[in-house]
Amino acid sequence: MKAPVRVAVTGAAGQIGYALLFRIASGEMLGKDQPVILQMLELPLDKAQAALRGVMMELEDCAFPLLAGMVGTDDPEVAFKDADYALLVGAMPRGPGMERKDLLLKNAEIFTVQGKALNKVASRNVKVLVVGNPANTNAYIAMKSAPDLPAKNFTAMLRLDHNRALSQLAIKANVAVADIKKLTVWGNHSPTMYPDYRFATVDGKSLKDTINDADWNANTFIPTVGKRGAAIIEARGLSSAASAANAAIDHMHDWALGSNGEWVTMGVPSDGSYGIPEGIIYGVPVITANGEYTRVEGLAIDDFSRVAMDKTLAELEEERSGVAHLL
Ligand code: NAX
Repeated sequence: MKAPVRVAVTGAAGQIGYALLFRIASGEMLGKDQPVILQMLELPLDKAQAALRGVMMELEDCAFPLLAGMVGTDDPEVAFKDADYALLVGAMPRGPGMERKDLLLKNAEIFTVQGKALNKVASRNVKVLVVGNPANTNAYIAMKSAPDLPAKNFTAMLRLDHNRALSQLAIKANVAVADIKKLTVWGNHSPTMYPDYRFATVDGKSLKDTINDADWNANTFIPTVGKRGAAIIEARGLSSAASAANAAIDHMHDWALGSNGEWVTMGVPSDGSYGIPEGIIYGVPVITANGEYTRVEGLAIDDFSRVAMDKTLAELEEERSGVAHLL
């Protein structure tokens, strides 16, 4: 049996946490041969800590063979101690009457503290996935607050958007999701994101040959994927949780264990390619192997795509300037 790895999860008693922790402990994220120690962070509030204790009791009751230990805490430096993986799920939700700017600043406080704690105590190879919104900018803040860790280790979750886009395309083309390759979602995890199937293939043939419909792309596909989160809140009365947890598992699984040559979407610090300023955390197509991601380079960007990619970039730049004075 391999030595256990430490997996930190913040917001562990929340909805996504509840859908996520059991799957990590059962080996779905890092493999059925990889023991894990779960290090769970919640707010220092009686209610949150009690809920966390309840989740830990349930984890115990599953008697997962791969669960080698558990820590529940309200202290980021305890949660992130020697962490090999950190899934930053907990964030300040938008309250009634709260402006976008206030939400950004409240979360900036949280992710500054957590970035500093990661910098101080986490493994130097920690792989960080930010799920809590605004995910890209929160990841940027954590990255900037952790100057001693490699910037490439900070990522934001666009995998839910990627998976949503995959399913919409599979339905439209009447093919299996597993047969669609080379899809990506560019930009911010927000309704401005740009799901792009120009390069997608089914059985090696271009998906655009089957779905040759610019009107459907612009007026149905892109808005459906972009507004899917809102559609789920309207239908369920709660935001996406199981699908978000599933996407977090997919993201970390592929980063750790490889994507077998397939494209997946990750929000990663830009290297300046595709006209995205360096450092901005932006969704791009990557291929993962040996614990590293490699950007898919050299894709042609047509006029429609340039406009869409610049729109989501403008939003990210605005978010970045809103928190610049803190970093
Ligand atoms: P919940 O409100 O159910 O749970 C969040 C939990 O985080 C709560 O238990 C809270 O006590 C805890 N928390 C808050 N601040 C914390 C802090 N500073 N340290 C530790 N714990 C803290 O929200 P949930 O539905 O689980 O969603 C979590 C986050 O994911 C939200 O920000 C949400 O907007 C975001 N999402 C991101 C998605 C993505 O694709 N990137 C999709 C799903 C989701 O909307």
